[in-house]
Amino acid sequence: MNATRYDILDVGRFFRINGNFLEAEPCGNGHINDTYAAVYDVNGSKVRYIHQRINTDIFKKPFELMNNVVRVTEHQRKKLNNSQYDDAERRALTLIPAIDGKYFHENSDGIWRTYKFIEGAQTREVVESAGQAFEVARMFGDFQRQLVDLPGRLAETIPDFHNTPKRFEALEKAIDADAVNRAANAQNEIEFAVRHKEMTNVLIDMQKKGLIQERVTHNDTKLNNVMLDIKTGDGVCIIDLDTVMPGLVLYDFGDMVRTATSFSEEDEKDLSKVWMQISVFEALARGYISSAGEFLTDIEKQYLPFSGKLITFETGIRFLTDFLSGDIYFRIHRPEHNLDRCRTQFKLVASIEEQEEQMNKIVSTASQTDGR
Ligand code: ADP
Ligand code: GN1
Ligand code: MG
Repeated sequence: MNATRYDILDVGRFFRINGNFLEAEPCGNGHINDTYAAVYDVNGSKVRYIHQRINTDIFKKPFELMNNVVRVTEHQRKKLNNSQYDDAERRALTLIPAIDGKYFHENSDGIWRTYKFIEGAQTREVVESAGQAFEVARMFGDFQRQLVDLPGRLAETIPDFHNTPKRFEALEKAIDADAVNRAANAQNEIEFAVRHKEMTNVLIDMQKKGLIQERVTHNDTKLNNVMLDIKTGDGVCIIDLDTVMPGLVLYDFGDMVRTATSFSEEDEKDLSKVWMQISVFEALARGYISSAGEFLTDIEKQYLPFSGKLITFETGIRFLTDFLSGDIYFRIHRPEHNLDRCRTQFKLVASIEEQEEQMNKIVSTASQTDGR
């Protein structure tokens, strides 16, 4: 359960950093990659970089993935070069090339990449206010807008990533296999999942019928994948680009609802604290429509509240599947961690169900006023 400590000095020296390594420490709370913030002495100043080990158990085609990241960040950079921002430099991730000119370095521990450290900004694990939710959603909407005209099609870094019916099939297999004898311990959660199976097909079916279209989406729009300015709280940069690929914008909005409308941690044990706050949802919907509204279709807007329920459910069944399979996917920090995470997701699904009608009204009003 303890994260492996890697030799970061031996990683950094393979990248084009004109300074001397001073120290490095683990950074952030991601469930997948290994992220380190490293400090270098560059001509007497301390300069920070991010060294990140890509989880190749999960990302099976890391070179295609890195090619996506290069294409996306270069496209963002072109747009930012024509913008008015005086801090344009930190508004998109900047990859540092390795000495051999590639954007990654491979060693016996795996595949590493390096980014400039985004200074003066931070990520949050729990949303703090409606204003913050507005800003986070505005940022992700803006990110999608920046990529609307990205030439070509991106590689699918994880096929069927948000294919909810397939996620459900994986759960059914894990229940049947019960590989580590945990199913008895998760009976209530299994029953909840089975009761909600019906909703899993809704968006995929609409896509098959051509009612909603594929776009370039982020696919992991957790609150902690947006960096916010430490002083002003304004959005600075969207990070964690491993899953940027063709997808549905509804999946992106859904994950914002999941992670930025309840004042509780993703693994909160006290479920009475887990509640979809309607005023925060309103801010989130307004923030998203304020930046994405210009390209969203009516049907996409109409399904925004549903997407929150679907993606929260999908994430819940992913945690449950991993719990039943012996915690092989998401990094855990305590026994039953994935079961706790599943429980919070399902509590949130129930909370969304109770308020869905009101959420629909909010989105309909926000759409008429372009989020203002
Ligand atoms: P994971 O895929 O594991 O979630 P992330 O790319 O989201 O990895 O990085 C984990 C954390 O590291 C982020 O939540 C953020 O706090 C920090 N981080 C990542 N990239 C940067 C960066 N360029 N500058 C500053 N902090 C960063
Ligand atoms: C993982 O890497 P991170 O922590 O941002 C996962 C997401 C889940 C999320 C749940 C590649 O995101 O899909 O929604 O955990 N990323 C991958 O917290 O599976
Ligand atoms: Mg992340």
